[in-house]
Amino acid sequence: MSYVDEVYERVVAQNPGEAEFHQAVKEVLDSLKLAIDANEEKYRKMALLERLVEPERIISFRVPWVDDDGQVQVNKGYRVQFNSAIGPYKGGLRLHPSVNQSILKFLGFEQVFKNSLTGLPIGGGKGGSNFDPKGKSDREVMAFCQSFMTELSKYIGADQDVPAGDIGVGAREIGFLYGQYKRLTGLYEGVLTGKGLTYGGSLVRTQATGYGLVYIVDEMLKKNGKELAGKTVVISGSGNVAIYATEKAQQLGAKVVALSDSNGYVYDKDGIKLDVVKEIKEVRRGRIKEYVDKVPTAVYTEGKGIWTIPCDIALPCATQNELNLDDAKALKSNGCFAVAEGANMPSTREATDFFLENGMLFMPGKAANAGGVATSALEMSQNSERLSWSFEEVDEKLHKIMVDIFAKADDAAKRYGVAGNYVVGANIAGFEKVVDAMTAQGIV
Ligand code: NDP
Ligand code: 2IT
Repeated sequence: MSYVDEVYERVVAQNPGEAEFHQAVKEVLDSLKLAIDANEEKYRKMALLERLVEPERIISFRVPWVDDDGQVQVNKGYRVQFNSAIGPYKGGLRLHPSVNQSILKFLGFEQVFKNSLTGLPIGGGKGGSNFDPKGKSDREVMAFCQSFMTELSKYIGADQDVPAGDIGVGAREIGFLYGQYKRLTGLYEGVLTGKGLTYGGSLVRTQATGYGLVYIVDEMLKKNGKELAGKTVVISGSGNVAIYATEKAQQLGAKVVALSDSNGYVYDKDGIKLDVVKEIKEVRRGRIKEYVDKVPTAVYTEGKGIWTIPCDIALPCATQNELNLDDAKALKSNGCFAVAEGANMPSTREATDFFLENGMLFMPGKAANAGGVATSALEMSQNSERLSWSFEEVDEKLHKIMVDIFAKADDAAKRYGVAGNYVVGANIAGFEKVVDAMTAQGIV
């Protein structure tokens, strides 16, 4: 049996019930085969892959807090510190009822390769809780965040582990978490990114993941003789990534016709009015169906089905496994030719294989959504030098990083004889840097 297959079987046997983690590991290992084969003996002896798939550390803890009725609630809290070969652990915190160890391990594993691709000195980690922020008061969210940070603060630091936002964690939550970290440790340091602009945040971080996604799509299209302007785009989700992907796509002349949330999707043939969406989602924390109250010509549909809307480009920006094989087929038969993942692992393996086998342009999340964490690393740089850069300066750096990531994925795919397969390209390019750093640092 090949080394890659052996390690995958070991992962399944040793991590029972962790379906998302198995899925993420399999996708990476399968696409590393070409790079591993050339060095199989050396990597085996060093147990390189066995070390790569085992988190350096997982911290799990109790998060008790008091709700507005005076009732004590208890949630599970986690931080997966996956790999620190190229820098301090870096990755978001997710607050969603679905959160479990498997999901955070898949996210932490992907983050290692993504962060490597950015070219910046950041290792990979992820954390979060099964706390559901929906419908909670600001005071309840603060109580949860303070309790969560009381435990987490023992394991993080500006040069150790730097969390940020993810699903359910935005500016409000980062503020509460930061305040509690400072209070507990007495340190005013860049321990979190995505901070508010008045206390160490970076311009462009709010927009970075969505803008970065569209920058790399633009680059991918250009390098394949196409252009973004005039194209019809469907985007799932209506959170941080979806909103700023919509904004940048519109700025570059594309027409975004649909957005969604976990209840359903809205179709606006005239193009999504983003000010309406921002007011619903960023100001009122409402539901996407409210869009049709403001724009009566738009249509709201309850449930799944957003991928049946005809488009040229699809950008899944909600959550893992939101786009399956049937969705992929529907996109293709409606004329879609490019897919790029703003979310982490939104396409199932079958969908990804379908895109690649059917000649569609496909940019995987590790490359496509790396602009968020890259800008987080830029926030860390600004915190270290105690300066703030202008919007234009950060945006320009973000744009260059996304163009570089495209070049790395494109180049690695060509080097291994699979030109245009950006899944293999991104995985191998991310892997090469991590392996070099791990090898240099000995058996750790
Ligand atoms: P938000 O919490 O801001 O928004 C999440 C959006 O996805 C909401 O519209 C939400 O709908 C929808 N969603 C979440 N879970 C589900 C689900 N189980 N089924 C259907 N829809 C769902 O999160 P972000 O925009 O920050 O994150 C979106 C994706 O992008 C995630 O995969 C995240 O890991 C990834 N990502 C985020 C980065 C960042 O910087 N924020 C960076 C890189 C990747 P509802 O409100 O109904 O729950
Ligand atoms: O998945 C991700 O890359 C993020 N949620 C952003 C992580 C970060 O540290 O900015």
